[in-house]
Amino acid sequence: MQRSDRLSIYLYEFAWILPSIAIPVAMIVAIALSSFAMGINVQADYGRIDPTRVNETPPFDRPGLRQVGPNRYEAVIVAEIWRWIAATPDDKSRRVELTVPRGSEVTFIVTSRDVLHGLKIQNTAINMMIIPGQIARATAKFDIPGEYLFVCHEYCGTGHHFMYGVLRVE
Ligand SMILES: [Cu+2]
Repeated sequence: MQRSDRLSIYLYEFAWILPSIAIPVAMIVAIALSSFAMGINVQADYGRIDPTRVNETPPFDRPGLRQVGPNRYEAVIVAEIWRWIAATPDDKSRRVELTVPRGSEVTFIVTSRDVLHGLKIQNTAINMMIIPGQIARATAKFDIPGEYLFVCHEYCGTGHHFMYGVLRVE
């Protein structure tokens, strides 16, 4: 075998080995970037409640937005066909419009009392499945003022397209 043949075999082998190393490295970098730099995380287990008793189970007995610290808020939301409930049951309006000041960190705590729903908040990393009785939880920081639409992205019936709300950052 000529020396140039050996060299070309070596180059072919190298060309095949390189991607087999580079692809897993690129995937690890992508996972690290999405979880640490972009804040995208797989849902952890935040517990289960009885979906037939969502109304009586804290914190879902009093849904809504509350301040829990300086620039920190909790938004407790109940998903129901075909709306988000973020106001206490005695508040007849049940408008889903939450307003927080700029720079706030908002933790969304959500469950469903009937069927599968999904919560996607515009321009954030929040994209959760809302499973009956399962507590979903995610936090986002809102530095840019504006309106952040949130929608149900899991088809939940004929009124699915009415299921949306707004988080207003002032
Ligand atoms: Cu829905």
